[in-house]
Amino acid sequence: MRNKVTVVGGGFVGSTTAQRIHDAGLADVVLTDILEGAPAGKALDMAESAPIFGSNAHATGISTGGGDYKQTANSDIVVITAGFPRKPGMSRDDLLKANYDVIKSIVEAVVKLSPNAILIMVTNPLDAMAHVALQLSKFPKARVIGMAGVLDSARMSAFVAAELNVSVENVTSFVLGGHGDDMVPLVRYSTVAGIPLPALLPKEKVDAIVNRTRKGGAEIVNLLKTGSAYYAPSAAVFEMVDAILKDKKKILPCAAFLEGEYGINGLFIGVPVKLGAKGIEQIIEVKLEADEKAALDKSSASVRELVTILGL
Ligand code: 2OP
Repeated sequence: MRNKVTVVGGGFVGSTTAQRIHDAGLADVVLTDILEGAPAGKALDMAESAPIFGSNAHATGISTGGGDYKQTANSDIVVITAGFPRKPGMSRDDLLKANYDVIKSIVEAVVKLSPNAILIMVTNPLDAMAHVALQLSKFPKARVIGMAGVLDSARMSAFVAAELNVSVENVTSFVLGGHGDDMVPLVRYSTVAGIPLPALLPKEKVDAIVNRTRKGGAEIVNLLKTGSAYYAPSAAVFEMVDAILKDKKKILPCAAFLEGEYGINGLFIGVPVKLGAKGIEQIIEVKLEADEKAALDKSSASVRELVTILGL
C-alpha cells in the first residue's frame, strides 16, 4: 500500500509540494485549501499528468472551507503550508499572529484524523509555528518538524556552486538557527567535494554568500512582488518526506524542538537531525566555536521573542 501525505494549503508552496510527491509516485496526495474548487482542480490536473510521468500515486483535492478534513484521515505525513504569505516589506515575523489562528484550526482538525502522522511545518514564522503545532497536537517532539534548514542550505549551496562554477552535487552547506534574517550559515562545516569553504574562497566572497543566504527568502519576495518562493521550499519538503517515508536515516538540517541540545531549551531551532520513519530519530550535536554559538544564541533569542509574544 502506498503512503498517504496530506498537504494543507493549496497555494504555490503547497501545490508544488503535492505535485513533486505525486509525480515521483512517492505517496498518494491529498491537497487541501479553504477555497472551493481550486484544490480539486489542481489534484485533477495532477492526476491527468500521471500517465505521462508514469506515476501511480493518487491525487485528491478537497476544500476545507467548511472545516471538513475527513479525506485527510490516516495520513502518514501532514505538511502544513497554509497561512498568509509574506509580501514585500513584510518580515516573516509580521505574519506571526495572523498565522497562529490559521495553524491552530488546522492542527486541531488534522491530528484528530491522523493521530500517528508526522507533521512538517512550513508556514512562517516557521520555528514559532512548529512550536504552536507541537503544543496543540500534543504529539511527541520527534513527530513535529519544521522545514527551513534544507531550504536555506540549498540556497547557500546554489550560491557556492555558482561562485566556484562547480556542480551543485559537490556542495554541502550547513545552516543552523531559526528561519529568519539571523540564521547561522556555518561556513566551517560547509564543503565542496569535502573541502571546507574557507579554503576555497576569500573571506569577502564567503561573507557575501552568507549574507545572500540569510536574505534568500526576501530576494525572491522582492522579485516576485506578489508572493514568496515555492520551487526551492517545495523541493526541501520533498527531500524531507522522501527521507521519512523511505526510512533513510538521512541527516538534514530541520527545525527541531530542543531540550538542552546546543544549550537551548524549549524552543524549535534549525539543527542537523536524522530523519527516518519515526520522524526526528536523533539530533546531531556538533561543537561550535564561540562566535558560532553566539550567532546561534542570537538567532534563538529572536525565535524566543516570537513564542513569548504568543504566550507559548
Ligand atoms: C522563504 O525563505 C518565505 O520563508 C520563505 O522563501
